[in-house]
Amino acid sequence: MKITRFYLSIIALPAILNCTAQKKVAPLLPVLKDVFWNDFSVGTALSALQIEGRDHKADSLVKKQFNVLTPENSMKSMFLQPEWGKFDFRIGDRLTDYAAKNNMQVVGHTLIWHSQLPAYAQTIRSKDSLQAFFNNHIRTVAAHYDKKVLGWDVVNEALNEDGTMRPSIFQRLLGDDFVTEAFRLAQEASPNSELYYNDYNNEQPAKRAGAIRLIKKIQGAGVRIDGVGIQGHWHIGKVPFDDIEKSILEYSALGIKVMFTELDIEVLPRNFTGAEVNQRMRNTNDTALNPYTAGLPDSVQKQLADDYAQLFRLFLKHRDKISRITFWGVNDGQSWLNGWPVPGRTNYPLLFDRNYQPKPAYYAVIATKQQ
Ligand code: 9MR
Repeated sequence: MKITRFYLSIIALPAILNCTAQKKVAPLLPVLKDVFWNDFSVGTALSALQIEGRDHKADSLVKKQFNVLTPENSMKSMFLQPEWGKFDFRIGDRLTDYAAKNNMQVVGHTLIWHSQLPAYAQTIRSKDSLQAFFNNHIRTVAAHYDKKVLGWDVVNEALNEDGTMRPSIFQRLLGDDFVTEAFRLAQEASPNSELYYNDYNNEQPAKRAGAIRLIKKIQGAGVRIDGVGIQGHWHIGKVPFDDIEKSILEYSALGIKVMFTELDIEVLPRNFTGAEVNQRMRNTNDTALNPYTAGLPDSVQKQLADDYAQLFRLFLKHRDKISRITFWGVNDGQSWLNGWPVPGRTNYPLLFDRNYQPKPAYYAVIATKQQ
C-alpha cells in the first residue's frame, strides 16, 4: 500500500508543487489527501444529506480534500435493515457509487453495534432470534458491499472503560464470543474487505488492555482482523498524547493496522471523556456550557490548532503503522458535538468552519509536513 502510494505520489507531485509555486502569487488551498499521500489516507464522515448530494458546498470540499469516506449513520443496522429481513441499500449504494466515481474509498460503519439498532432488534429477548438477526445482518450486508468497501468496522464499542466486555444485547444473549463470531462471518461474506475493531477511549490503559485481549482472542481463533480503530473523540487541552503513542505501538505490535476513525477535538466544557452516546450533562440551560455562540476566541482557536498540530506530528512519527485518519464530519456546523452531550451548543471541533472555510487548525495540520 505504502509503495503504491509512493508511486502515486509522484503523479500527485505536480499538484502539490503547483500549490507551492502559486502560493506566492495567489495562495491555493493545499489539499489534505495530497499533503499526506505518502503517510496515510485522510477521510471524513458524511451525513445522509451529504451522501444524497444535497450539501453542495460540502461536496466540492470533500472531493478536493479527502480520499476515504465513512457514512456517519447510513450504514448502521437501523437504516440498512429497517424491517426484519428487508434491507435498504439505497443510500449506502449511493455512497459506494459516488466513491468509485471520484476515486475514493469507503469504510463501512458498522456491522455490529448495540446502539442504533432497528426497533424490532432492541426488543429481542431470545438467543436464537438474536443469533438469526446477527448472522443474517452480517452475511447480507457484508456480501452486498464486498469489493465496494475498503473495510468494515465489524464490531463497534464492545468494551467497558475498565476493559471488560460491555453488557450489550449481543454480549448478554450471545456471550463474549460474539465479537470473534462477527469477524468470522464478515470474513466469509466479504473476503475482499479489511476487518476492523472500533472503539472510543481505547487509547486509555485499561480499555486498551481489554481491546488487546479481544484482538488476540480473534487472532487466536484463526479469524482475520486487519486493524483497530481508535475513534479519537478528544477534548481541547486534554488530548492524551502519551496514551495515543503507546496505543499505536502496542496495537501495531499485534500485526494490525492502526487508524484514527472519528477524529474531532471538542472545545466546549465537558465533565467526562469519550463518546458514550447515552451519557449526558446536567444543567443544560447553563449558558456557561455554551460560551462561544458568537465565535471562537483567538486563544481557543490557537489552542485547537496547537493540539491538532501535535497530534499530526505524532501521526507522522508513526506513519508506518497508521493507515488512515478520518475526521468525524466535514465542517463544524455538521458535527454531532453541537448536539451532544448538551443539545443545541455551538461547537468547533473540526478543521473547516461553518462556512466550509479552513481554520487555523487546518493550516497547522498542513504545516506539520513542512517542519
Ligand atoms: O455522529 C453520529 C450521530 O449523528 C448519531 O446521532 C450518533 C448516534 O449514536 O452516532 C454518532 O456517531 C457515533 C459513531 O457511530 C460511533 N462512535 C461515536 C460517534 C459519536 O456518537
